Amino acid sequence: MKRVFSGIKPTGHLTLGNYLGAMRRWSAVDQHEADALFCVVDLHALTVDHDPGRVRRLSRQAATLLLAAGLDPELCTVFVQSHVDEHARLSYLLECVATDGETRRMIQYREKAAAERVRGGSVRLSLLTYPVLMAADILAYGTDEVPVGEDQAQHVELTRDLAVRFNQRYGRTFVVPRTTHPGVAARVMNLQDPTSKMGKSDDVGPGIVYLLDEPEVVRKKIMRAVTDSGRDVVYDPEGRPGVSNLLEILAGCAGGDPAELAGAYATYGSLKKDTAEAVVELLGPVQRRHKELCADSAYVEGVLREGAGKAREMARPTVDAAYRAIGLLPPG
Ligand code: AQP
Repeated sequence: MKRVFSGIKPTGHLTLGNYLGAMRRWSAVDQHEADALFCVVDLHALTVDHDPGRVRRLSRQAATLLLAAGLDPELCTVFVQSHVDEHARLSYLLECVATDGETRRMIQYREKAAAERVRGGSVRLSLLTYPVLMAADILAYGTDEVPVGEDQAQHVELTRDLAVRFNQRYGRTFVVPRTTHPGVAARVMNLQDPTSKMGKSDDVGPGIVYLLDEPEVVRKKIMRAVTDSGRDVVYDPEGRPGVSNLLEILAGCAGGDPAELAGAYATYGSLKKDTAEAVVELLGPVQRRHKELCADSAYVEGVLREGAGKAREMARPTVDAAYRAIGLLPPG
């Protein structure tokens, strides 16, 4: 059975982008078809200015939302990254294989570092090295597939390069993983700026639909989405990013093909209305289950404890093998 690994960063409240681009497929497909691990990658949340209490709260909330979105601990392994030491252990070895130049080329690093400088802050070294930690997250588990939204494709490409380089230099140790993206809504865009990704660590704003937004808030955000200067509804992500984003969201929530759905609408208003209702309908069951799980935190903690135990057992042999292969003396 193929091994699947993916993760989510507790840097903000989870968004519709996280759900359509990643989580939905994890619960609908991956956990049924693969030996799948899903992780709250909390160490990644420390790469930018953070508040410790907020990271803890968001980590708990992300784990609860993963379960609310349908991840079933009987079918897959759900855990928190920092509970499994193997990630950090392997990350250092991979830093000894990665180059400074290739990590500096990462688009997310360049964008986030530039934003930090504009704010007058300093860029943490971990922001530069975090794609290597992400490679360790993936490679520690002998992962075959990494289901992610399009924004993460470059990081998985780096992971592949590091795995191939390590295997060539030190002997075959890692499986070389491949990326998978959802067919539609692989890159959900900000409703107020449809040329930028809907990102959870962006400033709170009307352009982001959060998974825990009340139905009225969702409706308001979608009805106020920026559309394009034309009047007709056409699917053209380059020329008409606003309306195309709505069509992607509608297709992601209710099914269908964005280009074909465009033909069913004569006005932006009716498209927005249907898109809003489709999102509200999609999020309803997740929000209800989230509420139930919040009332049973012992269950969530138990799932994470057990998940970490399973993950540790899975990761240790590969990480130990990497320590031996790279030339480190095994403990006696
Ligand atoms: N807008 C999106 N459209 C499609 N997929 C998306 N994903 C994220 N945003 C979209 C996918 O969700 C998974 C988890 O994402 P993440 O936690 O690694 O990070 P993020 O949500 O992409 O982070 P932000 O909001 O940009 O800010 P930071 O990085 O600071 O948290 C991934 O599979 C991702 O592709």
